[in-house]
Amino acid sequence: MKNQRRNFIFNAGIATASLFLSKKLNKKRGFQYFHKSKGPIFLSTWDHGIEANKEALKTIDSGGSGLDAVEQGVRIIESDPENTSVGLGGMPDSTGKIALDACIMSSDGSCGAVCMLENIEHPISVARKVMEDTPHVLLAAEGAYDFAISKGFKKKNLNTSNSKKSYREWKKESKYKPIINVENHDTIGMLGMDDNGNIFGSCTTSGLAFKRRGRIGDSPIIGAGLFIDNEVGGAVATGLGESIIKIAGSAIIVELMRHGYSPIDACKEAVLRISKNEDIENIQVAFIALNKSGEYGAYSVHPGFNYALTENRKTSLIDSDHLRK
Ligand code: SD4
Repeated sequence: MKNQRRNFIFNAGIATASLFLSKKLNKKRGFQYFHKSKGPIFLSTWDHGIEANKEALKTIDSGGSGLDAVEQGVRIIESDPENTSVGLGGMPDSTGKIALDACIMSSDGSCGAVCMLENIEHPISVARKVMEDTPHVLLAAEGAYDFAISKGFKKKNLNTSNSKKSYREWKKESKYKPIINVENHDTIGMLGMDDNGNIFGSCTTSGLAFKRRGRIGDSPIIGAGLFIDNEVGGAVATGLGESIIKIAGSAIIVELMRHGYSPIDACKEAVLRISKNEDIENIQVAFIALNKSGEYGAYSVHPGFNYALTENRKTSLIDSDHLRK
């Protein structure tokens, strides 16, 4: 009895201490402490993130908002025919069509997305229009296309000789292998923090190569491919969308940061959750995260993932830590 009482007092003590600690962390996270970077911070997936971040910085320098920056940054990659996972020249689906997914989220909690959008070069900008000009969050397929046309976007064939060639190669065997491993993905996701400490995010992709027609991944799903909570931070995902959706990856990371996890620990915890439920041997998933104090981090299942960081007006490429060594 005495022991029980002692245990109770001890546990209550621990609970009070952790509450105090978490309040302290909250206060530190407190969202009054903005980043110390001179100039905004940008974080983008993969090495193409370097170009995207530079464009984002340029956008801010020429008077654009943080939202403009994360939109304009990833537009550069959408227009790059050499990038085979985003926009122009993206990987076709199982019928040879390029069906794009994108989403954008602002610091005021508003967001917009499109999925299975065809023949439009800049899904990210259509996603922004969905956010700003409709009461909806997500428009799909022909509905998204018709909306884009009504907003003045131009129809464009996004297939390049390269994407057609890859499709022809794949078609020879038509082997349906809905797997994203270390070699075959490079979605761009970007997180940005402006000089006032406000956080924004964007994500755009052609998704899983040769995906079943109609398959949608995590990238246009708010909470999976991207999530921002301006009181806490933001996160973006890349990799096998199905695994990311199953754990609401980006939203979980933001919630973990709310409860005191550092960005890297939050990304790691999300990867660990995926590894508990799935055989991760052949799948790649990676997350990047940024918190309100301007701290950032990333974590992936396998080696090979990197991200571009712009801080103090300098841009560099950082190798992510990973679960499988
Ligand atoms: C998807 N997450 O459609 C995307 C693919 C990706 O780098 O990230 N590729 O599942």
